[in-house]
Amino acid sequence: SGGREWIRMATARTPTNIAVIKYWGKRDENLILPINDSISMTLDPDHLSTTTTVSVSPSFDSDRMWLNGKEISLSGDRFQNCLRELRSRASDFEDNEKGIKIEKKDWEKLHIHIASYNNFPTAAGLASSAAGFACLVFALANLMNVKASQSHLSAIARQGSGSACRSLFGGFVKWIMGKDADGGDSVAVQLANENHWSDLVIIVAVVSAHQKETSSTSGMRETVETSALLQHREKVVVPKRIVEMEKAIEARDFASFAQLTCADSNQFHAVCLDTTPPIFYMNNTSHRIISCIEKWNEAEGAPQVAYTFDAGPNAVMVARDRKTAALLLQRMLYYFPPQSESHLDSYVVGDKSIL
Ligand code: 2P0
Repeated sequence: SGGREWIRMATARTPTNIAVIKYWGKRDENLILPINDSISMTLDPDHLSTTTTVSVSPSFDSDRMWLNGKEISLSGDRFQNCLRELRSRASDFEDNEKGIKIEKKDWEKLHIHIASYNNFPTAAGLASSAAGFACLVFALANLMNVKASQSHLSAIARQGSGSACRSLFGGFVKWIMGKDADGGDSVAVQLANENHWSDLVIIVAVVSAHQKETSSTSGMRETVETSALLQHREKVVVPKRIVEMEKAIEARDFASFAQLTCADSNQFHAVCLDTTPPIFYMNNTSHRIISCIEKWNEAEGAPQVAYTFDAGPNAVMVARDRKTAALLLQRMLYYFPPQSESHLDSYVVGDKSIL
């Protein structure tokens, strides 16, 4: 019925990010406000990214979402909080050619369809929610003509998943914990863009693509409730490491960068172990990868490769340059042949492909 037949679409692609100073613990569960600052690297969008197409049409009668082709529910608080924030900031939109005219108030009634695809295993500790919510918020902000800075959008994505706020930027990103009760100052900022330290090569070793046992959300809640070590980490260790990591990134000081990255990953897993009941994210293969890299770095007399592990057993390794990355792949394939018992399923090379 004339005038009601239009559809408007927007598509975005967003890479995941890997924390080098970890976020683990919330001070506000609903707004997703963290207990410490964190710093991450955003990967290049060719690997480990989410692509999301959002559309709006007067013919849609409810908000709906499909993830990897399967319909999923949008009823959760996190989706609803993001959608509400975006709708309240949407502006007028007009496209005379297509006969589309949307006024600000119309966004409250118009319904949205969302189709999202991950090019990597969902919920295997490879930060799928980070890329997912960042992409959703960015695509919807474009669709709805939301007038907000990238940092402001990061505060909306944060309400979908904490780590998502950092994927609104490329390169090296800091999520500032903020002080305000409403979370307005808990935003991501870019420390350096993706060209700043282009020698680095990220290699992800998929140790297991299975769904993780303890979700990050419940895991960090239990750590906040039971770990005494976490209090020392948030008050003493992380504030100092944030300052040192910012300096290391600015100076492209790989030795400091690697030392801080590995130490922070290990302390994150230590606070998991300090949780009651303890949380185990790494497995024996993860531990063997750590030993392999530690021995190599020791033998060279200076760090060649940094490692970091999130809420799962998969290793994220950062090689200081392309030559080192090639050697790293060689070693990994030698010590962890894809056929053996404890195997590496596949490699995804971040930054620039070296294969
Ligand atoms: C990080 N991780 O900084 C840390 C390190 C995992 C280990 O952010 O509850 O999925 O959605 O805010 O962001 C994983 O936690 O948790 C995470 P919610 P999220 O990347």
